[in-house]
Amino acid sequence: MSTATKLPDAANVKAAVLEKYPAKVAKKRSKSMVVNDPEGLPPVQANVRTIPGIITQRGCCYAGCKGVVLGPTRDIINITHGPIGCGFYSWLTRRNQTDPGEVGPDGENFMMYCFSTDMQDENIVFGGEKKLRAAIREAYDIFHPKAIAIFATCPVGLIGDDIHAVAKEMKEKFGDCNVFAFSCEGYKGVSQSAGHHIANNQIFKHVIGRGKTRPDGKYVMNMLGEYNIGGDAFELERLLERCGITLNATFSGNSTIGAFENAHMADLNVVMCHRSINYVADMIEKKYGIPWFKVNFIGAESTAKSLRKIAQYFEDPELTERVEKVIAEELAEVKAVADEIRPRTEGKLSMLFVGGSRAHHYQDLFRELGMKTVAAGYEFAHRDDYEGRRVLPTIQVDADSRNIEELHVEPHPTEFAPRKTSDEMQTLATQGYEFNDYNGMMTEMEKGTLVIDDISHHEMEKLIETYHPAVFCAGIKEKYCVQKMGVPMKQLHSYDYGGPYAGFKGAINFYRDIDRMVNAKVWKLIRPPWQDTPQLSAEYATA
Ligand code: CFM
Repeated sequence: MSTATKLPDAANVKAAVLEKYPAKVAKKRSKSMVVNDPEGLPPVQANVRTIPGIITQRGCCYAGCKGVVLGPTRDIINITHGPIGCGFYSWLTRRNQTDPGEVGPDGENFMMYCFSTDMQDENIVFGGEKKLRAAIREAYDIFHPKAIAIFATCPVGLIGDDIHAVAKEMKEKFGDCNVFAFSCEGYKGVSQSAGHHIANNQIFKHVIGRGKTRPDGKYVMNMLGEYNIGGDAFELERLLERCGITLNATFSGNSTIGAFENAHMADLNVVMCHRSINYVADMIEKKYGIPWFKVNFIGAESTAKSLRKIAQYFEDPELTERVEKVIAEELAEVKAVADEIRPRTEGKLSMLFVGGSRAHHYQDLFRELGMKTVAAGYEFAHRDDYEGRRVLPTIQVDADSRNIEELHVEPHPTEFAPRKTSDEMQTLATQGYEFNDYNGMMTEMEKGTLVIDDISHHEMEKLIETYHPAVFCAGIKEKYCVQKMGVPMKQLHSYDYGGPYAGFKGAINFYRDIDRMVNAKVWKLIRPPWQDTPQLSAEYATA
């Protein structure tokens, strides 16, 4: 279906989707499905419990903490305290890459390992602290790491193991190894989002600010919320280096604990994924006086805009000139590829249902291909990721969010140093800077498109049947169901086997991959089995 064809009315689509649900479910789901109005910004119900029985895309709190935020850091030993199953599913199942350089015999890259206490019945009944202590000791004796992190899985919270006391005890015993723990039991929140917050809190409490080294360079910044999926961070490191900007720490793609410890030495924090790391940005600003603003390096235009914003922040004409030169060179290459591909992608429809940030960012890449996003939503984002941070004061705190600690942060007595005076900040604000802000997905989506939070499998099927998009973006759980409907599915979590998609080189990779997908003839030939034999039948086995 191309945009030339009239699109169905979104309100009617919504009504048709809800029709199948029992009245109570329909009422609740109705609040999470809105017809977009970029100016009116209707509220989206988000960050609430999924209705039992509905097939959701979401993961758990432990996944958000251990898997997402801490997983990409190569020189921390991450021990999962729990049954072995939880450990297995956090074992490099996400494509967060790292570059350990020359790894010595003592191994400073632990990402390919899977550390678990392998809790058994006995530990569940009589307590698991002894086993945890032994596991930490064993990891320390074998690897002598700089840091060991402990992650609680569901049973740990249920039986009440005090992982923080064990961590403290072992840290004191070792003397040269930072040991800290995360109470990120899977059930702690309504999704992995709770795990992000818990991870942010503990990194802030136990790691950031311990270092004293500022990397050499005139313009030193941290990048928050970039996890180096498919090599995205490598591409951004390349670009920043070309521009002469020094990247101190990335949270947490291609990162080390040393870089985190020095995060407070930088002069700027830029935030890519707002959902997973905004807490750290806010807390660093309060304690150390480092401002933050939102950037987006997905899409060539957005990349150029973000680089310009960074250059302008440092207020040095020399830097601006250099950045402009890099942008001009890189954009020329991107444009040549886009011009070649665009006639084949123009007017096609896309849908994106991913995580807490990409469903927004990737719309820019599709726009550059002339494609139109007709429906999008996050798995676990909050209202501010849809409607912008202006709604923060109006978000209702429910029992699930109250569960998660809000750290009270004060300016550091000696190390708080505002990087800009309030006058300078004011001047930048008049130049269009929005510090501490994120405008959310909806302001950038067209009127009349559909925005759906925590989409269910049924809703996804209905959307595909109705719009028949040229490409659907989601994750591995959706991939093959979508493809059996004759629609190519691009994984925006893992990138399938592709990437990087960030920055300029990333944009080129994405254009090419999408071109191949939406123009492959094979999808029209697919006839799912249920079209020929619509009913599954079976016979009971007889004894
Ligand atoms: Fe941020 Fe992410 Fe995302 Fe996320 Fe994730 Fe991810 Fe994601 Mo999968 S931190 S919110 S919890 S950008 S793992 S790198 S792709 S759901 S949209």
